[in-house]
Amino acid sequence: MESKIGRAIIKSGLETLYNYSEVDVAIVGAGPSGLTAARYLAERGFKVAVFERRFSFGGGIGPGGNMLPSIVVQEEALPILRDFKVRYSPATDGLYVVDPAELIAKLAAGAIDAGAKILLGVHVDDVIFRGDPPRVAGLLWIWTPVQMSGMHADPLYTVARAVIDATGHDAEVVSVATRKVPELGVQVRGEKSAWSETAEKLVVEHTGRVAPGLYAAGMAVAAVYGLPRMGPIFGGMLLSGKRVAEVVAADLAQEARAAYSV
Ligand code: 48H
Repeated sequence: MESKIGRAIIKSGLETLYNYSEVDVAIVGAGPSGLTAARYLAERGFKVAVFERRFSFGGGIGPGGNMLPSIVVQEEALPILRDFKVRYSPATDGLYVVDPAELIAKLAAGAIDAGAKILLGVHVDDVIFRGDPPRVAGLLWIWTPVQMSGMHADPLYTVARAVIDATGHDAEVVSVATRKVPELGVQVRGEKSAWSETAEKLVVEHTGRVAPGLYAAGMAVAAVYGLPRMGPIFGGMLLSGKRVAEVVAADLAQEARAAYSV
């Protein structure tokens, strides 16, 4: 029995990693923006993998607003909640409340059911780049416990046509790309103090391509462009995830058309 259990895990686990060593879109971070993007890209037929360093998903949804079990979302994001079948109830002035556990579960289920693969316990620590001028062409990842141990092990690759930084406040992927490939011409400015309404609007407006092959969604957008933070309201994260999916889908379709035209 034991050898069968072990072999089942090794065979299927390694097949999964082999299969996802090359994808259309690699999303880093399984928070609200990353999971939303994963669903809308996967349902368009793209091969999508989400790399999450924790052994759970949801990012900042669980702790929500100072750990109270309620998430606030504004009216504009309700169509996304309906897509994911997340229930909501009115609070005040166009604001609605959602149960954080339900939001986490249904965003993840929506992404998985659409065909996205979520890989847990995976820390992304670098990008692959190509060309002059450079373009981001994938990422490097290592198991989180190995990374946390401080013992050096070389990471493995995942090649991707597009990489989305959905890592939250620190914009970790854009930050490492900026530092190590300055020719990308990107600067991470760091987020500003709170101004909720403006932040929610700007984060969606600035969502999209940061450099060739590299995109930002969610709080990573605020970090890259020096936008204000919004505090514990999550509609902008969902809208940003949907927006980045639209931008990436349009760019990949355009690149595919260009590759076939002679
Ligand atoms: C693998 C990584 C890595 C890495 C991080 O923080 P998140 O919830 O991100 P968003 O942008 O989808 O949502 C932000 C929201 O939760 C929030 O914090 C808000 C609205 N704040 C407003 C305010 O004013 O404070 O999720 C990011 C995820 C997490 O699960 C991380 O563990 C993961 O990304 N992650 N995964 N490799 N290098 N870095």
